[in-house]
Amino acid sequence: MVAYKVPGILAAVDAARAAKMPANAIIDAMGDGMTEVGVLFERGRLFLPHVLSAAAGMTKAMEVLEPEMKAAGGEAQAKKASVVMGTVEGDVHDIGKSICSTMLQCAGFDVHDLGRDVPKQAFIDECKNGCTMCGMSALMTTTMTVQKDVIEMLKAEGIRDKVVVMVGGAPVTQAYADKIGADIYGESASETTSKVKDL
Ligand code: B12
Repeated sequence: MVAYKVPGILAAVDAARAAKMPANAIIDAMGDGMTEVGVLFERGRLFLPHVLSAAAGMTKAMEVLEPEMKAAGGEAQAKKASVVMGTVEGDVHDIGKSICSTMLQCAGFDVHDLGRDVPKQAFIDECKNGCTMCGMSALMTTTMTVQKDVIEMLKAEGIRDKVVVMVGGAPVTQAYADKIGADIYGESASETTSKVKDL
């Protein structure tokens, strides 16, 4: 990931698969790599085109790994709760959110992934249409406030107590999740999945 070239990322994924590394472990490792890319970017050692290239490599690798994860995890199980997932309005960072969605799907949840830059009302509409869990990702200090707005909208609609709200993304913390009244904070996709399963 830190070498940021798409063919190199795909070759590394192929090598890991050939060595029988499970798809979820490969995805976790790529997530760690992407976080390291972020650190190098912040230190001025990598620049935006490098970050974009690493992100493109990860997206392409996910296309290869997703079917494998689904085949290994979800198929035989009955569907669990319906979960709406999305990156909030004004924010296009969707890598971490997509990893969470994939892992939840593989754990048997019926995931409605609305993508990125999702209007606030779209989360509410999904909750009114049967989703009992609402996951919002925000990667910027300027967009994490939208998570709070959506919680307030759920209250205004009178459905807050019927929906489990989970929040995540790099700037989000457990303290922030508590402050805005979210039910679950997930630091990583695997932590999120195990908390959701417990609930
Ligand atoms: C990759 C990246 C991009 C890519 C995004 C590609 C994509 N398709 O996602 C591109 C190049 C497009 C991009 C654009 C921008 N970016 Co950017 N980007 C990053 C970077 C380097 C890595 C993010 C990432 O993918 N991490 C890896 C994933 C696996 O981790 P994660 O997202 O945290 O997800 C994990 C957990 O948080 C959790 N999780 C995530 N979501 C959810 C949701 C729920 C419900 C739960 C429970 C858990 C959970 O589980 C995930 C998996 O384990 C970060 C740096 C950083 N430190 O985060 C900057 C960063 C987020 N970007 C930043 C900025 C400023 C921008 C731009 C505004 C740049 C610009 N000037 O144009 C634009 C944003 C435009 C917009 N409106 O959104 C800043 C934000 C600063 C701030 N204000 O807070 C950062 C912090 C970099 C920096 N230090 O300046 N970026």
